[in-house]
Amino acid sequence: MPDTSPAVVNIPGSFLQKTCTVVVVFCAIHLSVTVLYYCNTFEIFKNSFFVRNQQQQKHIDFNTVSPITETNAPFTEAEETKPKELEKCPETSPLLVGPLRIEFSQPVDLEESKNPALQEGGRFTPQNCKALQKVAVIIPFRNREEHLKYWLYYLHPILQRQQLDYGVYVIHQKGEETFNRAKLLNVGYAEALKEYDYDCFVFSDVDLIPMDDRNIYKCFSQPRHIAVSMDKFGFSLPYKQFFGGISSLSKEQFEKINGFPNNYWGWGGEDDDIYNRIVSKGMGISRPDGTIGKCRMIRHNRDKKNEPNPQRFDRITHTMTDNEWRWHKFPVLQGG
Ligand code: UDH
Ligand code: NGS
Repeated sequence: MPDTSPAVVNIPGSFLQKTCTVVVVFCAIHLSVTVLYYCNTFEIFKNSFFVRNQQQQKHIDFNTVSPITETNAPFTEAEETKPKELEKCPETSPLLVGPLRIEFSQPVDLEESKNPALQEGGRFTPQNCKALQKVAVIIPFRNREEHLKYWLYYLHPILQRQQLDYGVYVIHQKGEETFNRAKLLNVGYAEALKEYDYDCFVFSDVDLIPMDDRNIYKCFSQPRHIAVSMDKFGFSLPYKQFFGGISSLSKEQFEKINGFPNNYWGWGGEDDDIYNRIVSKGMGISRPDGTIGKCRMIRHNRDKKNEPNPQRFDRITHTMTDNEWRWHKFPVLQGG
């Protein structure tokens, strides 16, 4: 008779062992789930989950503003503090909003309209991208504090939405002498360059505010006329050659025309002279369209010591033959 007893004894033993293992594993899983649930309910892990999510978010932000790296290694603290090369800002800023409501009926309070992104000295640089141009905005100025407040109130947010690396220079003419707008603009050009390596210069009257932030305060391949559609001219150009109010020239364009004339004392003609210089150097005028180029002017009376210059017509005819302009290299701060 064959001895089959060991097999008969072993079969139930193995089955019992497997069943026990399954039960133990099941209990372990159950216990783990219970413990996790308990901990979560009492917020024991909540903080560490939050920290982990934050780190992930930080990682994403980091990558959006820095070049793609080839390694997937986690960032060490030392790597994170290294200055990162920002990507260029886009050709068209995504922050622009288009038409703006501009009014001068209520006084503006610059204390209230805080501008935390603005740096000392009227400077601003975008934080998340590298600006395409370094722009100095130059304002000729005397005795127009109320206008300047409106200008600062409206323009800083606009220029920041335009993602420009900019600085504002208010060039004040001291004393009681007859006003000289173009000479002040020359001074602004020279002073701004002492401070920073600007490549573009916007020259703006203090009483003009753009009505659309798509009218970008930057430089173009040709000198730019910015104030093309002013309310006081029924939102149109007063004449084809008009180059007054607000304009921009790159450093290269400004040097090519040897700066602005220094010898226009009093109102009128200096902007026509600048136009003549530009055209005689083979350049043209670039302009935004009449809708984007709309501007409002703060109404005012004629200033004392800025009466129409009786010599202006004569001066304009001499633009082309003016020795100072033709033969001397860039005498912006001399003569006049
Ligand atoms: N500016 C001053 N102070 C002055 C004169 C001129 O800051 O005393 C500056 C200011 O930036 C101004 C710019 O130079 O915006 C141009 O001068 P303007 O405003 O006098 O020139 P505009 O052609 O006006 O705008 C001329 C006087 C019009 C009088 C109309 C009266 N109804
Ligand atoms: C022209 C002036 C410009 C001046 C423009 C607009 O006549 O300087 O009017 O003036 N040219 C001469 O006088 C030669 S405005 O109406 O804005 O005051 O910019």
